Amino acid sequence: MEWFASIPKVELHAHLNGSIRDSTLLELAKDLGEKGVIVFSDVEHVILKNDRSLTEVFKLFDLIHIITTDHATVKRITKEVIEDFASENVVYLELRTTPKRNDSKGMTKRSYMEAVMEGVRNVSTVDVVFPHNNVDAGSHIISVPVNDMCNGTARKKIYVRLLLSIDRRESTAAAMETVKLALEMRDLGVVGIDLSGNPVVGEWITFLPALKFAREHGLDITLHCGEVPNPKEIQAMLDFIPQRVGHACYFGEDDWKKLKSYNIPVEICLTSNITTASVSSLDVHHFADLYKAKHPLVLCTDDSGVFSTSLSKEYNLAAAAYGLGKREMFELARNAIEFLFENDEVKQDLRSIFDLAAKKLD
Ligand code: 6MZ
Repeated sequence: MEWFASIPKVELHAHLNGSIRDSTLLELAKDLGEKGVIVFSDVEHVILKNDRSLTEVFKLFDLIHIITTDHATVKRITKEVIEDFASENVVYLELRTTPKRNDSKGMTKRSYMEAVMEGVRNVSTVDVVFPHNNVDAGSHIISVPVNDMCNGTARKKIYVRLLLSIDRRESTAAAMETVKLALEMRDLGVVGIDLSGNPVVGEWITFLPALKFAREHGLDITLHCGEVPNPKEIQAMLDFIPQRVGHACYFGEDDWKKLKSYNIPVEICLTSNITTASVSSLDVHHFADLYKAKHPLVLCTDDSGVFSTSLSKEYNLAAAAYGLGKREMFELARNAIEFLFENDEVKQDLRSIFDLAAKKLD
């Protein structure tokens, strides 16, 4: 485990509200309990439960959203989530979140995202490479010191970029609002769009206009695809040729063929898939076949809070389950650079971080 924590890693599939520390969630829930908004004893065991079906996961998210959707809390969880990823040497994080309206808190999708960005800027334990409001449009701060193999001799740094999620419960108009917000916030660290939410809710056709609009305006797109059996939707999503897909659990032969012919990278979330029983065991998980076929893939956490995992744990799990050695795991981590939604300047900087770390591999 320690070794997996020590190497640089890239996280491309992490949901903000799924990545909250249990201790923070409990503290916030207790506060709301004292204010009479919720009954703490009813929610405590729900937060601490370990095994969750996909249906239970989405019920938990509804509860988490009640607990977290105010500006101060959004700032706090964003800061903590980034610090947690940085503490295990994630050097580039694409954090995704669903912009939310909460009229009772005077929250708009925009003000929600502004709180997220404020949270990014409040990170204090590491240097965060993230565009600031006060820099010229389009410029990125990349002049902070290079991470020295993450061994503590230099201050760590982490690139943070944001993906705005469209929730499958949303209408076409709401999805479009999210995409327009992403376009307006492009110079502020937003690099793409994600489609997520309960996979048994909503229709692909509802989100397609907004996703097309995003693409026409140059935003990169990742789709939760095949988290439940839905052959028609899977084919339609693959024909859209997104930049990446997440999960890909219920793919049939034709789906694999299409995915491979388009060479679409897959975000693999082992613990999430096993916990929700989207895949019955690691032995039959599609990671093995895709890895053997040298298909582009990246290990991710999905919801490190909800599934009690971390990126190091996911690497450890994959190495043990599929018999991969340190060199192979290091290469797997490094390859993720090629699939992230940033320009070559950033990728080059990340490659140099990995090169430096490679020299210290035993
Ligand atoms: C699909 C998921 C997900 O956006 O409020 N989300 N969507 N499948 C999953 N696999 C388990 N895990 C998380 O983070 C929480 C939201 O992310 C999506 C859901 O829409 C969930 O409400 P944010 O920060």
